[in-house]
Amino acid sequence: MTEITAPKSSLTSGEFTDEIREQLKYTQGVTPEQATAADVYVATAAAVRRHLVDSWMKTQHDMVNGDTKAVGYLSAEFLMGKQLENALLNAGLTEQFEGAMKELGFDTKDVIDAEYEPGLGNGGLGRLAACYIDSLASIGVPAFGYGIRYQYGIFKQEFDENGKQVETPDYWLVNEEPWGHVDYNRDQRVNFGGEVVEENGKRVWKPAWAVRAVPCDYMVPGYKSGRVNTLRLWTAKSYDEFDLLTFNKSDYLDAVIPKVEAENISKILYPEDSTPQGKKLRLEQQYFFVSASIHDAIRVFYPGEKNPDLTTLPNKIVFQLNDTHPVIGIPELMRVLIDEYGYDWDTAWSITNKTFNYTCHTLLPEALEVWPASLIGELLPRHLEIIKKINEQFMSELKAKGVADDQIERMRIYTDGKDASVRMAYLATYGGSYVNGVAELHSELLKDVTLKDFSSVYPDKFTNVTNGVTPRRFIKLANPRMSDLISEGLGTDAWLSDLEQLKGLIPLADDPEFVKKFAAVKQANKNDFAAFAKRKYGFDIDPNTMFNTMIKRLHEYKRQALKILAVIATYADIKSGKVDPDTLVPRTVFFGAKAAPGYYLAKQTIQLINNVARVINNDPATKGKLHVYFPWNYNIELAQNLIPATDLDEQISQAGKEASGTGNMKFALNGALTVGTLDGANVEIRERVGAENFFLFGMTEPEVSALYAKGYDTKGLSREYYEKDPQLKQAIDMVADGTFSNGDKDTYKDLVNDWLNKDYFMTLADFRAYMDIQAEIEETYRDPMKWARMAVLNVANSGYFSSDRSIEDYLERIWHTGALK
Ligand code: DL6
Repeated sequence: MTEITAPKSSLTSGEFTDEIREQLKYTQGVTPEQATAADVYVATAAAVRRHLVDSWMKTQHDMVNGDTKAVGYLSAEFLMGKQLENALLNAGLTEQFEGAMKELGFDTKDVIDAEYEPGLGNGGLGRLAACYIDSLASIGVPAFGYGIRYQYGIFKQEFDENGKQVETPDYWLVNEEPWGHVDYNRDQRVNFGGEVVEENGKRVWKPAWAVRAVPCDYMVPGYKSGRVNTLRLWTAKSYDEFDLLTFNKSDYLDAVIPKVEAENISKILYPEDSTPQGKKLRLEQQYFFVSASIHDAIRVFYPGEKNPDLTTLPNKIVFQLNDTHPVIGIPELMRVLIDEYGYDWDTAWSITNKTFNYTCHTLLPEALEVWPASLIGELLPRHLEIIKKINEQFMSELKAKGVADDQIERMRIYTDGKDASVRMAYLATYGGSYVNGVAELHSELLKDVTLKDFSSVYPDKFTNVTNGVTPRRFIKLANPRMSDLISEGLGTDAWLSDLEQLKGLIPLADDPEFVKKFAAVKQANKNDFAAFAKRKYGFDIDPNTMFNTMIKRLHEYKRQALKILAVIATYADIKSGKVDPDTLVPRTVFFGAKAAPGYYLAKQTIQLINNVARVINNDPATKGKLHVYFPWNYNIELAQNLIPATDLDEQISQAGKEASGTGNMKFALNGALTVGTLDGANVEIRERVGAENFFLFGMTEPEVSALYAKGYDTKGLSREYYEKDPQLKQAIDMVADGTFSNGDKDTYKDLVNDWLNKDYFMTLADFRAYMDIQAEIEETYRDPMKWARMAVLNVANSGYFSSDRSIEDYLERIWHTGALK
């Protein structure tokens, strides 16, 4: 085996150019003169992969042969973003790439742009998974990311002429995809359906059909660690490419049905929606990737062994369940151990229990998956039996612990009766060793509310790991100017692997020269973003305005509605003459958000934002003072461009609803100030950056609970806020009277009705506080040095929010493993 290869900084640009030329010739079959930017992108990717292969193999060898337990991160989503720049950075080849592009006569930007961004995730949960595999590799922890290689990622968002969201398929594999290696020789068989029969006193599953799971491997290079892990994404293939019998009866279309049905499993990423139940294909997807991954791990860690000693499995790998999506892995491992390897129930349970842990990413009850037992029984009959038995064991255990009968009933994993169902969060909590929330407040609420019954019986299972983001992608790549300034200020770039070193910037917040330079970096980023937005969207943005950004999935609890109502209120004040626009800080408001295709109110909100933008941006009364832009198809690329250019970030969810947020961390780390509620990780960000450097407003979680107790949403109390607050009333009236729908009063009537009669997420109740904090924001912004100083302190004190730190916390609190020796 070769030695670990440190990043090849010794490679010259000339040598790298030759390697790219070679790839162009032997892989692409083109000369450098014939090559397009897309050819050069593919050739460069291939050249980078070659540089990583030795380290990749060495990492796998050390993982299998050493005694360091690996991590298997099971996730239905990995929202990776574009790969080229990141791979170059982590492989230590950035400068060589720049030199090679010069030699070959290509603009680096064009080559980077040629990559199609894979959108294999919905939002925070999938992006977190991508940050975590980057950090695992950078720390040197052996790990697999296991997921699905969807053919279609999250839909592409467009807006029609009425401002409505239109979803189109995102076929990200339209061009050559040079990063993944499809490995047909390491496939797995995944069974479905059929029945369970008794044979020689044993329960035997006789499946009705099977799918071939084929892995596609992506190298995950660590930053300066010399380690390269694997992201293994499964594709579903049919065993029956073609049904010859049917074809011979000359029915061609029917002959390919089995293939089409099997391949449907990895066809499309489900857009997140609020009613996950009843989606058979979704359960098929979950079982498909989890079953393949568990079998794969056994193959990897016990190579060639017919009768492996699987009692050692928990010493070889620990599986992290990224939300409830992979929880079917618990009964699957039980089945594998009992049915395939002959272990008794208790031994199998002990192995399973030690091998799994569960991360919860939500507080919304509807997002905790509950599957109809009938559906599990139809697709996975043996698993349903095992789940019922786990439930029986659980109930007895609770009884033996003296838990009261009514509490035991509430804790059922399997609920009996006509609508029998399986609660995946409960199965995960009981079936694994640890459960964690993703920010301190979230973990507390999980313990005290959502999983209270469980934490009262198993308090030691519960822990917290606050989320984090990778500084490599979200500072170094996204914000090169600021990265250089930080390195200049600290005299080193070591902070990129030890983000707490940013604290060294604290004294520089009182150095006017440094603060000025920092403000200049922000301005240059804003200029760049204006140019990017012109190129990409045709927007004419004034970079000398405050950039005020709200980018995240569109959900009522996140309260994009609050932001747009505030914009409307300001617009109304300008129009009515109540406010002289010259007294306002000129502001450009950006939204970026996708709404789940079936989420009606979220889609209405998108339409409203687009139409508010249309009206305001075309009104001479607000020209140069207030503008709104909604770049469509929010993705990682947009985030990487907009975050470094943002002055003010919106984190305004209803307290107690946002599990953590990771956008909030990216903004703070890029020197944006936050206006936010005490929700999710905002609480910890504010604690660290200092209350004086954070614009806090709104109700706290206990205040929210108290208002629910008064009947806010059930007794229509929101209307009182509307009646009492003329500014709020006017804003809502303008939405209702057709100002933003060419006079049509019906367009937003459901949205308005909801605000006035239900308003579950208390947008109206927090409106006044939100408007009031604007004065403080404006006053601060008018003093550029003060603002920039606060921004420096945000950066300096946000090092804690590196995903490297999150991974260290997982290692210590949950996984009990570490870096490869
Ligand atoms: O933990 C990552 C991310 C959090 O930062 C967000 O606060 C949370 O909304 C998100 N959750 C999801 C979907 N959860 N479910 N089910 O994306 O996770």
